Amino acid sequence: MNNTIRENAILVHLATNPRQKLEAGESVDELAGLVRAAGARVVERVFQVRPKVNPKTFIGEGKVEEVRRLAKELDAGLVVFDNNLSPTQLRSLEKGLDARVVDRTQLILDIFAQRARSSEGKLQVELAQLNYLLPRLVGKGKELSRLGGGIGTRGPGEKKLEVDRRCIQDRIARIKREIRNVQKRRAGQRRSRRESLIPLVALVGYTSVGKSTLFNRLAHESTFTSPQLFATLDPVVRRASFPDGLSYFLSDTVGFIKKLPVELVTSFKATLEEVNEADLILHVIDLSAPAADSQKEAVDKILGDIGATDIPSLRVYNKIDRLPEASELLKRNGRPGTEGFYVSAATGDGLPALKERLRSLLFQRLQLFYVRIPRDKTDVLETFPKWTIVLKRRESGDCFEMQVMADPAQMLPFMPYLERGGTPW
Ligand SMILES: Nc1nc2c(ncn2[C@@H]2O[C@H](COP(=O)(O)OP(=O)(O)OP(=O)(O)O)[C@@H](O)[C@H]2O)c(=O)[nH]1
Ligand SMILES: [Mg+2]
Repeated sequence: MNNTIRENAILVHLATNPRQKLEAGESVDELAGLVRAAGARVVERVFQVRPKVNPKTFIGEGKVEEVRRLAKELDAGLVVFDNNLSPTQLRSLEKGLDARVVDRTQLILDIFAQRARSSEGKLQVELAQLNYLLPRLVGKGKELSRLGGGIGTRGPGEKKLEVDRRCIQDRIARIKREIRNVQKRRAGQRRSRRESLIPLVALVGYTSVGKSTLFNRLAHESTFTSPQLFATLDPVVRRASFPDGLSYFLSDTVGFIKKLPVELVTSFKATLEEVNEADLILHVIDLSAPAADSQKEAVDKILGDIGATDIPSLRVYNKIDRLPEASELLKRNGRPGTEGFYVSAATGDGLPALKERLRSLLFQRLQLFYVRIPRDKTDVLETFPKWTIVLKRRESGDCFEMQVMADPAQMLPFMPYLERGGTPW
């Protein structure tokens, strides 16, 4: 994408309330990030305050003319609206502006389409795109029949659209079936993970806050990170471990965003199933972002929407290396009364404190046991809880020996074989 010539784009934001100037600025900043992520260059931003949306052209007609002239002057073939446009508005604007017009939904769908990697991710995005297209196709049909009006024009146009529409509906049905199959497979995987007693931690947060960077640090992995928005789309789950051998699953998820298109909410929620299954949520916040507070609220709201509010969560304030008070913030980690952890996923500062907390939160229920089971007690071996976490094992003489972390209640039936205070090896 870096080698190709970038298309010039003009951004347009319409505010119906003059007092929302600050929000408008933030929203357009974010839109600019999205446009860049999609591969275009932002050459101008246009704002209009208008108490009412123009049903036909969305912005005022005078403004349409202004943007058209600007587009010509700046050689911009693309005009991106920060708001969502109706099918009619989209068409009148394309005509009036003499440029390609894209709204926020289309733009996000486009980025998601570029980024989806897994088969499920791709299916979900295609489904969202088709669902977006369908009503627009219908609208176009009406328009065509009205435009053509005469004999000969209406027929073929409508017929072709009818075929397109049916094709799309068939494809939608097929995709939905495929998605159901993929989900069944994933549910199976999740079940076995749950049985394993190994806890799952989900990284969530607004887009570009540094989730993948933190994921790589904690899981010693290298998933794709990028300054662009929505670098991660498909959830990735990896095993991460502490020096003593205790381990947990860590999942990196898609970034959240305000005003997420409805077309994407469903597919987005599906990719967030991991979050709902988590034992602990790490809510990553970019403390250096001017909009950190409202981003945090947006994430809290989405967590509420997907029903994840009951899951224990820990806030992780990231990118403190960009703040002058970084060393002060670091000192707060772990202090009573400090909510959350201050870290820099980039430099690694603050991570030891965070890891220590993770370990105690995840494994507080578990205790260390030394187990000695004679070889001839095969029945005991067979019934020994498979969901204990085995740290070490060895054969010594006629015994199997293990060091395990386990829930004391589950170990009761095995009392005769436990040496709680035994010598470590
Ligand atoms: N200065 C600084 N930059 C960071 C830090 N953590 C991440 N970044 C940068 O922030 C950008 C986004 O990081 P990612 O880890 O891709 O963010 P993400 O939350 O996974 O983003 P999406 O997957 O797009 O939602 C990258 O350019 C990172 O290098 C940090 O602690 N300090
Ligand atoms: Mg990411």
